[in-house]
Amino acid sequence: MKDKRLGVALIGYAFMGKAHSNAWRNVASFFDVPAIEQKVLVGRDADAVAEAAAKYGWAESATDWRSVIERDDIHIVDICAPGWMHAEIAIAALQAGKHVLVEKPLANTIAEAEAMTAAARAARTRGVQSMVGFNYRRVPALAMAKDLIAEGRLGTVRHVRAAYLQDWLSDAESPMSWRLRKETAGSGALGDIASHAIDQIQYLTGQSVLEASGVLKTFVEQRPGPKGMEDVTVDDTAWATFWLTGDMGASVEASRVATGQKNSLQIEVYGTDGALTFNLENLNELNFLDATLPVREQGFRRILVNEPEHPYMDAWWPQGHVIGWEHTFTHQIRDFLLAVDSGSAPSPSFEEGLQVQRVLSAVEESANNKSTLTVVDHKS
Ligand code: SOE
Repeated sequence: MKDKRLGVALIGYAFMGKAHSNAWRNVASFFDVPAIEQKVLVGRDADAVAEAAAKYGWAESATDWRSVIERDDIHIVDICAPGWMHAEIAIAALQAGKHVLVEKPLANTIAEAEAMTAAARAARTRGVQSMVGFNYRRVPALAMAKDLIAEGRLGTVRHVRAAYLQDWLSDAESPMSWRLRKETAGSGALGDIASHAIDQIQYLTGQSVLEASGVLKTFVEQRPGPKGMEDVTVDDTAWATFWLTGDMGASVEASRVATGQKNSLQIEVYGTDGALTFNLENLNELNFLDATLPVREQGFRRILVNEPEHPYMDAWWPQGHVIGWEHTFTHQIRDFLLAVDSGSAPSPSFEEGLQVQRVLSAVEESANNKSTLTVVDHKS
């Protein structure tokens, strides 16, 4: 690995900022990656960000992201700020020559995502890399599922079902936050969690959504804010069906009001020669059915994806020692750093993030127009 240490700035210190900080802190303890320095954590509240920086291993804290991205000792900018800030920060950072990792979804609107993608393309010609953080690509069981599908173990995939179910908004008294306002979050369950499911469908199968239809629903239309009740302007639940390249169909359900479901990303893939099922709540397991076996021997086999032979697992503990949700962020940063080091474009790229954004927008348009099908625009 090269001598120069890569200086990292992380923008945002709440839930995602904490998850990314943990990954920056431990990635080099487990993986052979270029040396990094956790230089500066950026947030709006000076005291709170200083406290978070000290706790999460950052050398300094700051409140002005603009001056941070201009610093010569910063080489990587990791954006965990709310969606409405992604475009401005990412474009400025790329133009300043910094490699950029940005949380999903890429942006709140297609226009923002297109501008970010154009900036990423221009930066790539100067050796500056960018990636969007669909971290579930780095769940070992899902990386393995992708390998099995690519190896043809499922034959031709015909049908994918995905559901991302949470219940943190089941309670009508749960307070307002930036995640519940269209101007800050873009959309609700759709952008926040259906985006993961849509990315997985396309990533696992290698196919792209062509057509979409959707239904969105806000069950709780007002929630308590600091100054009284406020309107919720995003969806609580999204349903969508898709037609994809490869003559494949898929469905997604995403809900923040699915009482009893905590953080359940469920994926089922059905092919001519086999099937796979996965649930994030048991993320070390992948269920595989081999339909090429005699019928009397078929049945879903539970594979514990904990062996050194499995993706990412040789870096962690001896066989059978399970890993968790936070490890996906460490894997994401490992892959990002290796791409930066080798000068190759990391995936998911901003182009892939833009494609997911187009699908989200098609679902929203279909839901708003109560039209059954909207063709997803694949231009650019
Ligand atoms: C909140 O709904 C959230 O943290 C998402 O923003 C994440 O992307 C998902 O991984 C878990 O749920």
